[in-house]
Amino acid sequence: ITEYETILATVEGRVATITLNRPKALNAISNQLTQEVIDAAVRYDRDEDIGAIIITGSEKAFAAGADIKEMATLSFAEAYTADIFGIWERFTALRTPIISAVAGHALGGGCELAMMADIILAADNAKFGQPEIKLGIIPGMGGSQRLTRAIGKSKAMEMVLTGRTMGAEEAERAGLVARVVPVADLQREAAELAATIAGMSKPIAMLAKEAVNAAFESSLAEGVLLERRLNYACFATEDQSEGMAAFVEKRPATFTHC
Ligand code: CO8
Repeated sequence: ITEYETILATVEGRVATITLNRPKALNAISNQLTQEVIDAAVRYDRDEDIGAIIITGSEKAFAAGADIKEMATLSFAEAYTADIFGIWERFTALRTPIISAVAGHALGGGCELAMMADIILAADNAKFGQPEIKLGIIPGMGGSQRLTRAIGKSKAMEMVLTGRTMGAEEAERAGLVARVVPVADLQREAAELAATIAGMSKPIAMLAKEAVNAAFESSLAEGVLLERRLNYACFATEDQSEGMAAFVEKRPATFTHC
């Protein structure tokens, strides 16, 4: 795929990488970038040869937010009728595991995009924040909800009400990110993590993602019941037979993703 102007979209083995690529604007999320990220991500999600997707930026910025220059003259009627950020629901509906590899600024919509992924891997120079309040707005791509679920009310309130940023170590302590790695190693670590996940059975990884995500949308009893049903469904796959046979025969499993 080569027609994109604001992202790079590349594939290596079973891993697809979407790199935000507006360096002069610190990868600010413009309408075009939004369309392109979602287009690429939806294509990869549908591709049975892709087992994991990485979304990343540069060493300086994952994304410094929604594009303030595009938003500056927006009216309520325009924002509401076009539902400018509603389109991101297509991204959160994706079923392939998605890793955000975050270095530098992940602010506003950038932090929110990182949180829409399933796992955040942070470089040691990563900075997360929801500074919208300083611009006279509030988060609009899920930040008030996903940040609060990730790090709890008090810390999320402090960040959303003051706009202060949080460094990578604090983000790891608070549970926002899975792991912190040196910035020079970020892409390699993300590629290894993605390749590990992509080496699993895709349908089983999708079931696992669905089960974990249910923890955010349901009561404990409903979530546990869903997990049990999804677990039973695993036994309808060839990959379950292969995975368990491989264990018994003391050899690595070769999944066929069916
Ligand atoms: N939008 C547009 N352009 C941006 C953005 C942005 N979010 N961030 C940076 N840029 C541009 C700058 O304007 C600058 O361009 P130029 O050279 O043409 O002036 C270029 O990127 C480089 O930026 P800086 O010179 O500012 O770089 P620094 O290294 O000095 O500073 C910062 C880096 C601290 C990241 C700084 O750029 C900054 O504070 N950026 C804005 C961060 C921010 O406020 N983000 C939140 C945006 S709002 C949002 O995401 C809300 C989404 C939901 C809204 C719902 C509304 C309906």
